Amino acid sequence: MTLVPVLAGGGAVDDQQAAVTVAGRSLGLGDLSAAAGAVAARLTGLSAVAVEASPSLETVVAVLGGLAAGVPVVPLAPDAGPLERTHILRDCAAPVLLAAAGAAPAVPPGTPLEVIPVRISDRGAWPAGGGAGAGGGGGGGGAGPDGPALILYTSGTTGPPKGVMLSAAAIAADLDALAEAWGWTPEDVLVHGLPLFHVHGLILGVMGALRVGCRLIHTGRPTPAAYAAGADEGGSLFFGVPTVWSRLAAEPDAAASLRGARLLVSGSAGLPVPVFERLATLAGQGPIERYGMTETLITLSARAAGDRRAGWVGWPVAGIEARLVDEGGQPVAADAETVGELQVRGPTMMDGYLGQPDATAAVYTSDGWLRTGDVAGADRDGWYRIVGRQSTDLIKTAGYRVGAGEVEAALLAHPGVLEAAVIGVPDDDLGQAIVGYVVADGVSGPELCEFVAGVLSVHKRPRRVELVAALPRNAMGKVQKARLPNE
Ligand code: MCA
Ligand code: AMP
Repeated sequence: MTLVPVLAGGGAVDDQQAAVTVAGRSLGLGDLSAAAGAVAARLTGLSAVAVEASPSLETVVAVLGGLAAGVPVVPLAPDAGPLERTHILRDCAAPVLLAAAGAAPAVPPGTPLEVIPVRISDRGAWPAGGGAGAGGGGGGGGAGPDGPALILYTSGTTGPPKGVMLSAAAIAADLDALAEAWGWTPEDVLVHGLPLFHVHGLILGVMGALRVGCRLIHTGRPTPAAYAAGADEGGSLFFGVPTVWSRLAAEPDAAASLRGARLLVSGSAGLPVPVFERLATLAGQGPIERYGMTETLITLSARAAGDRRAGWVGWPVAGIEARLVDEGGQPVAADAETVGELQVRGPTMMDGYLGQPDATAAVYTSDGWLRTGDVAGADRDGWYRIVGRQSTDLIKTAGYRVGAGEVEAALLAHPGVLEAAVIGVPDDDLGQAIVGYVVADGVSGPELCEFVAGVLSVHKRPRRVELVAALPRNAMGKVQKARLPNE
């Protein structure tokens, strides 16, 4: 992948072998490069390019094309509804959307956006159709070697999602640190089926495989049966979010198929200890855990060669420093008991939130550490464990980060809703399930769940919306979420 400097590694996969398989279709490195080059030729000079990030080979080609052209790539969840889609496309001002030929992505009315289909034929993959070069200006993050390589949209506690700008240097530093931590080599065959619009599935799961130079089998969806099939095809390294591992642990035959794997890795949310233990029994090993955020990439990890400790996420990867501080900013003791806010710094940090210098400044301390908002403890060996978040308004559901404020705004956009409060409640399968409480007239809870799925993405849909006479409020009128039923 010399075409894309951040992915230029030496690999065992030669040009002719199936380097990348997605949902049953494969391309060798040579075809992948040629296809990415053809896409790149259509993008040169753009300020940003959006990619309809379905789980497909076309998405891989489109992302690589953007990277090869030096144009910041903005992956979109393919099920993103109009509210989310319009916000992201306006915010990044990408003049072009790449999508698999035949996908017919929704383009918000009034958005000056050229849709360029990406088609894969027997002779490789090419942007379909001729047409004039991709025109349009746009005020995105800035093309070229100094601009971000990727802009990933992620939710905050309030307001619409923010675009996290990630440089090629940050991505390269993180992938190299993870390769070292996990003993990840060209001999591995990586298997996963995670979404291609977030760090886990796209950066680790696709760019990681290409940078290391190992074969990738993306299963389309991360089901237990698909992971078992990946193992049958020689999978050695498996990635999953806890929901994926928990569903695999519930299917003993599928879990047993992974007995020959070298390493299972869990992340994006805390892995429940019982799931770790069940997999240790069924698959012969529990997953190692690693921790990160979109803004920092992966900063802490257990090591492939080290202990496997259920409930602990390991220690800083190469180049990263971590610390725990109390509310006054003072260091807390590494005694396995005391907890504090986890702060990190190093070469994998984001370049900031697109167009939001104030929000960017707010996540850093005055001495330059990034405040993760996660509450953690550490023991004397330097291992960390994540115990929760400072804000209840960031929900982690099936590994997706969802801001309560974004879902509340979507609920309030329904004409029947007068007031709304959204929380995450503990859930065995999802970690947290999104639940909404509303004061509403003439609309049912299930109708409101569907409404949110229609305007945002499916994974932001509340599992349940309950109608209440009033929301609990304090004397100042502020909603007291702690008084809502947490079940
Ligand atoms: C969902 N469904 C619903 C509702 N919600 N139906 C009715 N009411 C609802 N409220 C539907 C879905 O559309 C789906 O339908 C079916 O129910 C099952 O949904 P679900 O249980 O959500 O399962 P799933 O669709 O199979 O998805 C589970 C999943 C997925 C595969 C684990 O959530 C996933 O891919 N999560 C990964 C997220 C991730 O990659 N995060 C990384 C962020 P149908 O079957 O018809 O479609 S990056 C990050 O966190 C950092 C950097 C890090 O550390 O990695
Ligand atoms: P995102 O921005 O989607 O990348 O979500 C980042 C958040 O996921 C972090 O701030 C943590 O709250 C959570 N997270 C990621 N990995 C882990 C882990 N191994 N254990 C617990 N929480 C995690």
